[in-house]
Amino acid sequence: MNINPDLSVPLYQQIREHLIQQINESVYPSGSRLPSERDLASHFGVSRVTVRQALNSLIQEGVIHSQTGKGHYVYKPKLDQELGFLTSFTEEMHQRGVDPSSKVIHAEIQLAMLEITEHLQITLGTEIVFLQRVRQADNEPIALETAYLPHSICPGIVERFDFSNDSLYKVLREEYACPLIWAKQRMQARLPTPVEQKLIGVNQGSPVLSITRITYSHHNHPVELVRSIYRGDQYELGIILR
Ligand code: 16G
Repeated sequence: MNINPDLSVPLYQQIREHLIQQINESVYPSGSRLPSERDLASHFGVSRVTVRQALNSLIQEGVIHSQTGKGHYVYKPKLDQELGFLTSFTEEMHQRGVDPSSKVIHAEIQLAMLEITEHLQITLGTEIVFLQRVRQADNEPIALETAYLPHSICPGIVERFDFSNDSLYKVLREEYACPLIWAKQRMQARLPTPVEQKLIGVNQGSPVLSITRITYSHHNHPVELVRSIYRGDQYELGIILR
């Protein structure tokens, strides 16, 4: 489509339509960066003001978003979790068609502190598995998960498995005969701490979804306490109400 100054359709609208067409045809796939304002202006033979008008209208429609100092990016649909089913991160990502992986920050045995003992119904000083991972989707950090499990239910788990690729729930189910049956979860939005900002690559002002989960096996036996934060810009939660 050529930009035609003689048409009654304003120039910025013509550019807007042209860009939408190219996004639909994946000339600019989701998540990709659009050419700079300057390049678009010279490509279409219009002023940068006109290009900016077209880009602003695409931002308002939620087709693209701008990143200060970096340019304009095609909107990428958020990964969403549908609450109501107990899934693992790995399963959830497979359902979304993305490739899950993790960066293991800690995988070690510790002695339980008071606050953990209450949730896991264990006594002070009991051995627990402390597993902290940055969870990634297609190699992009999505969440930081910090899990505590009684070591007695999964002895040797830290030495035997590599949680940069292994799924914790699969290992528990298949190697320790400990299926996860149900969980209770609390959620709140908050701002990330400086350490969290660094680990999941968000800046100070980007809200994260903070989730605390206690997961139970048979006979309401608590198996894990997990504190997670999910990137608010990448993750969406749906809730099934019946
Ligand atoms: C999910 C769970 C987390 C669990 C993890 C296991 C939430 C909020 N959290 O991320 O509690 O430890 O899955 O994932 O949904 P994995 O089996 O892929 O290691």
